[in-house]
Amino acid sequence: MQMEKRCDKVNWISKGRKNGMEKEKIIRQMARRLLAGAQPFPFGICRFEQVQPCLPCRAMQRIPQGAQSVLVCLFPYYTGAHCERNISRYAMVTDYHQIAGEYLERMCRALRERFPGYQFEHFTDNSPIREVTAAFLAGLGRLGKNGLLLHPQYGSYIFIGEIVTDLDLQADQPLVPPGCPNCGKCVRACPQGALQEDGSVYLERCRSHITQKKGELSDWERQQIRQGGLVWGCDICNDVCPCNRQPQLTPVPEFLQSAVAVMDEQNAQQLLKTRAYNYRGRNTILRNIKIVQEEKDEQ
Ligand code: B12
Ligand code: SF4
Ligand code: SF4
Repeated sequence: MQMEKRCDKVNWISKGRKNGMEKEKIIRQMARRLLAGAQPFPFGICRFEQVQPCLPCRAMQRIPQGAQSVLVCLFPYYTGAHCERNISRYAMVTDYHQIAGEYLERMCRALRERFPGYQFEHFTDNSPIREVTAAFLAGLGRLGKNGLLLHPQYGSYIFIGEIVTDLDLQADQPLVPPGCPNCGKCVRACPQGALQEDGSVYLERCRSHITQKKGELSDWERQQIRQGGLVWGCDICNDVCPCNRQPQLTPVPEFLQSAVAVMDEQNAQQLLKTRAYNYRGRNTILRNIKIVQEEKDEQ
């Protein structure tokens, strides 16, 4: 088996050289075709060793042995202003784990066929890869003080997914300068000072984290959800950023077609079936809907 694998690799290398095609060029062509909707999604390459150490998580066991390179892909999710909304923007659309997973799985299948003997595994969010750093290193955007990747056209309204492979690929160049304009608006706007100067997040103070907590919440935590007015997530450090002033609409058709901005007890059950927050279960969502409703009733 090992011998067969080696032969496949040798065959591919000699075939590739004969055709005068660089493997990076082939991969870029495939990505433009397969990682695309209304237009190709932004993608780039970084080296696996550049994103060490990995985040400790269960998916770590799927990282290919001898991993060399990471093909990082962005899935923009901005679907319009939606002034009336009680769901954070990233959760208004069909579960990105599923949608990004489908595109990346198609790409992995095609890559395995084109480069037999090499391994290709995809991840998104539940990933040992530090995705913001990987996307930055792959030349896809700048590092925001809000801890998020800022793409020149889509702003921070993007999901990040990646394919890790033992194929040895040349990395792209990160953007220069690496950082955002550093206006400090995100840090000042963060309601309870969760966002630190270095882009890290003090978890227990972050409203996004609080909406995801299961079970009974403290009075202070309930107050955070009530004041935030969102039944899932928090968009403040995204929305105040000048780099998000005129974000381009998502080219991902599945996101554009599925956006629902308001959730209540009536549509919650239906929405839960297809949304990223489904993993937390019905009770957590219904609890949050009640808390936000209490605030409205008081007004
Ligand atoms: C745990 C987690 C959370 C936690 C903790 C967040 C945190 N920042 O610690 C909670 C639940 C709070 C959360 C909230 C959100 N999250 Co989240 N989260 C993650 C997850 C799973 C791991 C993040 C992590 O622990 N990284 C470890 C840190 C140390 O590394 P890093 O991610 O590479 O990023 C750091 C470096 O870039 C560093 N840095 C390095 N060099 C430099 C240089 C400069 C100048 C600066 C300023 C920073 C900097 O700053 C970053 C932050 O520490 C990632 C997915 C993943 N696997 O990466 C998603 C992820 C980061 N989340 C994402 C999203 C969309 C969100 C929310 C916007 C959702 C919402 N609307 O509620 C918020 C935003 C909150 C925020 N400002 O971070 C996206 C971000 C996309 C983007 N544009 O960058 C990711 C990548 C998921 C995905 N696949 O798309 N998240
Ligand atoms: S998501 Fe909200 S609470 Fe969390 S860091 Fe950003 S602004 Fe602060
Ligand atoms: S709000 Fe200002 S400081 Fe924060 S990420 Fe955007 S540009 Fe950087």
